[in-house]
Amino acid sequence: MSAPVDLFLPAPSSPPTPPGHYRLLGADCSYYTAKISAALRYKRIPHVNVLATREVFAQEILPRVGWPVIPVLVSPQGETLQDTSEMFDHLEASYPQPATLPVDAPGRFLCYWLELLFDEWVKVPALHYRWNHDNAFAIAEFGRNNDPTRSPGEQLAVGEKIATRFRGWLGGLGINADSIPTIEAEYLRLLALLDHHFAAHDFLLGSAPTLADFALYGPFHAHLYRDPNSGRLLRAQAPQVARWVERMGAPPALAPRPTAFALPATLLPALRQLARDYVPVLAAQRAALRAWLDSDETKDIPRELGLHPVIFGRGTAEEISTMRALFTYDQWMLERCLAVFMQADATTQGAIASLCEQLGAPSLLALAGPPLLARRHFRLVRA
Ligand SMILES: N[C@@H](CCC(=O)N[C@@H](CS)C(=O)NCC(=O)O)C(=O)O
Repeated sequence: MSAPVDLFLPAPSSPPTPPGHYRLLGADCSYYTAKISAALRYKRIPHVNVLATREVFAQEILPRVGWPVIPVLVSPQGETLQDTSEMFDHLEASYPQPATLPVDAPGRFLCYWLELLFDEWVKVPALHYRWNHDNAFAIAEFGRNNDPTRSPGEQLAVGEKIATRFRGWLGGLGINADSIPTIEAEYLRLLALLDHHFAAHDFLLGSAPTLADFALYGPFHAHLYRDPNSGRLLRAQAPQVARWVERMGAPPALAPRPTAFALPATLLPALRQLARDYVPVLAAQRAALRAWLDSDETKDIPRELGLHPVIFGRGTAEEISTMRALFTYDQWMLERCLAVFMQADATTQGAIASLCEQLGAPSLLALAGPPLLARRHFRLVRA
């Protein structure tokens, strides 16, 4: 199996969109672009890929979304979608087959939980490895994507400017000189556990990909496989994970009939490891968000609500406590997951509670309640 090819290629101007096609504005090195791009390909949804150059940011992304972010998906009817979770819900409704979400409530809860873990918690190793092991490569990529027509020297200068902003996020994520050895030890443990799983199963939940696979593909393809030093480490340490990245990039063949999804026992240790340190973070964020909403703040909901102590590698030889920002966005994704539980009948709630035990996240359901957040005009607002 060969490496996934680059799909967002520098062109003198952005390609026209044929009728009936979606338009995906993004870049190959982007975590969340990889997630949604792989889903569009798997579902065989007609679309064109448009590299998000500075021209595309100025002419399409900023006028549509109001702030600079990728990916952005434009529907054939001209509707703008930003945030891959909303894109997923839209695409699953418009193109139900092949399904990428189980139909049963525990299965949906599981997929939304894994989406949150992979979108927001695997971000820690993904951003660490990119900016601390593949900095020069990433700068060149960012510069080229910004304006492929500039000279290499100009691209590097602008790449460095953009990279400074992204690298600036590391501290807020709790990535610092003290925590890096633990973050690396945790990542190597995660790779070993995922490698064991993918030796027995083609995808996370069995024989076909789900939202969970697309979410994990984001960091694993765009950063941890595609960035050269990170990619070498991945291929050497976890060849089965690298083969799964390649399968996801292919795109995977369609299952001949609707697929039954299950939670394989081989996946549980990896999921428990991730939940072990992330669930306490979610609880601290929720408390901070409630306090902020209960105060007489009238401003827009900020991205961060100060710092809190976080533990990485709980119970391992490398356990470390450091400071991390309290992000608000994760709570919106958490509510999307907990809504499945809130809307379920008592028997199904019992099944979801047992599932949470298996996932090493029994205290997650204590965070359920009426939603605090909504998203309007691509920003978080009070529910
Ligand atoms: N939750 C968002 C995350 C999007 C995101 O963080 N995109 C990155 C590039 S991979 C970006 O453009 N970030 C700019 C920012 O957040 O200010 C999604 O799923 O679309």
